[in-house]
Amino acid sequence: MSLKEILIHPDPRLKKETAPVAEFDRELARLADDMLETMYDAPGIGLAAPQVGVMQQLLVMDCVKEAETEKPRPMVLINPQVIWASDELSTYEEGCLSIPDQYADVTRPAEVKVRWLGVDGTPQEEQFSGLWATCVQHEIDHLHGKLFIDYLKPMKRQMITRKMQKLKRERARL
Ligand code: K2U
Ligand code: ZN
Repeated sequence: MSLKEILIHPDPRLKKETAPVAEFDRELARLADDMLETMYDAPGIGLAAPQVGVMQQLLVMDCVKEAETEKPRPMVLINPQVIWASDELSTYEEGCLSIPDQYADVTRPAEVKVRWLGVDGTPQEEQFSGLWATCVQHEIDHLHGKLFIDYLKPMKRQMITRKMQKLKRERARL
């Protein structure tokens, strides 16, 4: 298991479409483990492969809030697709591990039904609500090169992008 570097916006790899996973081999299982370890270390409740520079349709998440009281529920979703979304919407103040310390309200369908393949290639399907629904939509957006700031007004998006460019310049000097 090893921690992966999380790419920071702006980065062209965060804006690209990713390719469906075709090989369900040990390398894929190793990548999923490394992404879960990186997510928990961040800490975050979700992480998509393009955020660690891997242009494949793979995401991990664990939105269990109180790890003390509830058992963690690490999930690996490969080639995920939203097959139903509720008309009801919900708004959540979202963040992103690729856009550190920036938060903004994003409105999305309150519930979604998702179909995906497990790390062993078996088809799975689940309906998500609450924070799980927000997170899985945020992560699936990453697989299609979409960031939560793309839902914001242009001025707000530009302000955040400029802050990230400054952060990257400062980090480059270290
Ligand atoms: O994709 C990512 O960057 C991981 C996000 C996922 C996420 C963002 C907004 C709302 C739900 C999920 C990180 O987990 S951001 C850190 C975080 C932690 C707890 C709650 C919300 C966001
Ligand atoms: Zn994100």
